[in-house]
Amino acid sequence: MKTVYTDDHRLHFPQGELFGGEFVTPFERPSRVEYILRELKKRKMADFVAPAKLDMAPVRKVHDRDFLTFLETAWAEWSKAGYRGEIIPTGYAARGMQQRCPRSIDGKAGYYCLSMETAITAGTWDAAVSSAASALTAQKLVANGERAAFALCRPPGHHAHHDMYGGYCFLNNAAIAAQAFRDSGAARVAILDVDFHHGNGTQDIFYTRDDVLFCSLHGQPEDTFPYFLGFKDEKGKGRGEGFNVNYPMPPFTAYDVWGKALEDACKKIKRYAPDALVVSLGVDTYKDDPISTFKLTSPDFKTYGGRIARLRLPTLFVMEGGYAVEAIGINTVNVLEGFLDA
Ligand code: OKP
Ligand code: ZN
Repeated sequence: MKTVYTDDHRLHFPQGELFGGEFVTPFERPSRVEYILRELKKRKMADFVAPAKLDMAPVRKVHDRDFLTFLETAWAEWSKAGYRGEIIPTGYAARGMQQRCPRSIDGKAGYYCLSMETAITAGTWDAAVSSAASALTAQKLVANGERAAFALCRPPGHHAHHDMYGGYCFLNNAAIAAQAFRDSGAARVAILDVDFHHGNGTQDIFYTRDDVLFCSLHGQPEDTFPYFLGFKDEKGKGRGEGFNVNYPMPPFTAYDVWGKALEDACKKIKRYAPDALVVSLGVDTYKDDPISTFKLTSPDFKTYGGRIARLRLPTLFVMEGGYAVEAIGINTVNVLEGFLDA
């Protein structure tokens, strides 16, 4: 299986993340990618491809035009305003307030932001573009006949809405890739999101569509980020009714329960008979993840990689979360190896 990857992800590395009221080094950090690369090499899976220049067409179909302009120009505007730190808005378009985009950059950032742990820096836009480009280049490999490909994306994407960033995400790589599958002839695409966190952005983007089935296994919003989306009764709207499936689960969920949810999701995907599968691959379901509460073990990742393979679909793996850096390589490559061995 080929891995699409570029060093440009390093352009995004904020100094701080607000966590428990303290500024800490962000959990979503460049070394995550290094650990995954090291494990791929160790297991003789070092088949690397660099991404092509980003094709903006599918990006423009899943994201709002003004949102994209905001992301691209935010740092320049922020610097021009005289601010010296990283972009972290302080005012939000909360309940009962107008949803109108303000003129000032701090107001604008608040308008487009869904959570404040995610800082924007000088290199954020270029890194996000390189991440989406990796997803699209890997998507092309699969569209052109590869059984599977791995997009080693960083920053991740599944929390990014049509017009909001947050949860370490700016451009929704998995959604962009799913759109590209549609544009290259797939009638139906399924997205399976196995990251610990709900893929709120992906859900938002496809909520009213029946050509993309979205299934997400995650920590229930009562306890876990993103807190305000990911409930079981969110099933899609209009044409999209029935094409959004959430599996919220309580803290301490282990593979006995998680695996059953995956089984149910796989059955739904099979019945949908998609032409391609996009897996939002986060390995923060791991028992020792520092910001998550599920209890999957390293062998469990191999097991579920095999289950995904038995769907027998052209499959694109898109990297999302995973913050236990010492284990992130092992767990990620376990999924890929479990897939290849099945
Ligand atoms: C991104 B991905 C925990 C706060 C959570 C944001 C987590 C974003 C996860 N106390 N902060 O889905 O792995
Ligand atoms: Zn996550």
